[in-house]
Amino acid sequence: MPKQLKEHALFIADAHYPHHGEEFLTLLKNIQNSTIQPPQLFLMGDIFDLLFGHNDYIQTFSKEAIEHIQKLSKNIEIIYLEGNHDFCLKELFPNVKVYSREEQPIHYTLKDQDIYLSHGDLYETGFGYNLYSKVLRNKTTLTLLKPFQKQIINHRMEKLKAKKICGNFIGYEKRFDAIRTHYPKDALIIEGHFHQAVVHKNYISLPSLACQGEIGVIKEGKIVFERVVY
Ligand SMILES: [Mn+2]
Repeated sequence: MPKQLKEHALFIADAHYPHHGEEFLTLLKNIQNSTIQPPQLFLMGDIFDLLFGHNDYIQTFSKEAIEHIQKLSKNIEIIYLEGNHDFCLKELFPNVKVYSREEQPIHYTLKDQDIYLSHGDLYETGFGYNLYSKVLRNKTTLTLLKPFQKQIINHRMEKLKAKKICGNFIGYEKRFDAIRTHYPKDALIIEGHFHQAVVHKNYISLPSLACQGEIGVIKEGKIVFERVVY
């Protein structure tokens, strides 16, 4: 039996925290103080600009946000689909339902509609990317890198901070159509990763919190994009 998406569920994608603004932290604080009360919180990947498990140093960049998620996950249902910037998170968030790339897509229903959720880098990425993902998102690799962690992570964070991540994806139709071939025709596919905030046939490319400042919300049985204003 697929799981049910609930009314007022929130979908946060591609916040790329702690770079690109404070909206994500604000949102977590507003859930913490019950200004908003989502019955389900979907973190759709690339929530953090860089975060992975088996490493304490990387956590220091996003400590407050991490602690909020840990605390919130004891009271509300949080589903975290790992992205290409945030992975190996199961031990860090023991009360969150964390899905690695291999465990995606996850199947939900909304009324009678089948819904498939994934971060968005699952299909149509090529062999090189698949290999790179497997090697990088691996406990052994992360442990081997530990002696060099400060230099590597500092360097990486500086690069990421300056990176331009928002822009129109020219020709997205072709890519989204290719992804659509991996799913049943009558299902709805919801993904982040592309930062587009567009609906193409049955494919929903979620807004990036970092780029559009919007999140997805289930309202009257449909997913809508809303600006985060409090
Ligand atoms: Mn991504």
